Amino acid sequence: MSQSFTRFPMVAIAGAGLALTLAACGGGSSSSSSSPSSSSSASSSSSAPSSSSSSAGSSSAAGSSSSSAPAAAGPTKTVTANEVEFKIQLSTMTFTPGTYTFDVKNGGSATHALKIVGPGVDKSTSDIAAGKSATLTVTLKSGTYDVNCPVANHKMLGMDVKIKVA
Ligand SMILES: [Cu+2]
Repeated sequence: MSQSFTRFPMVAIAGAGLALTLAACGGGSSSSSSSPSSSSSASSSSSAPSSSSSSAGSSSAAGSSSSSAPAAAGPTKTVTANEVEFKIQLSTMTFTPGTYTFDVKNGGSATHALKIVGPGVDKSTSDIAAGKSATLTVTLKSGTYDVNCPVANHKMLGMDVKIKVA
């Protein structure tokens, strides 16, 4: 007796589940589900060649394309910029395209900041109090950049350096 009572509700639940599954399949397969699946298979097939070519390129990078690899994902280089009244002293004047972090130290007695303006870049640190430091990270392309102090008229007073990236 008890077995037949437990079996009956399970059959009813299973039947309801089948009906729901069939209804969902029938409604979806008419038109709406077929067009997304065809477009997604088209996009996945178009992305497959690009991913396979990039993996092929990276595997052969050691041999032929080593010159393009550093430009795309080279390490961030650090340049020290010391600011005094009224000069900006950079630790290097030789720049190649890539990402640079300028480690800016205010070695003077007035408040300074460092601004870099050039191709694709227009960035500045906040004001840097005397004795303090700040960093500014920029991605430099080939071209000429202007490194200056945007505080008051410090740029006119001489805190203005042109750097060439090549
Ligand atoms: Cu300044």
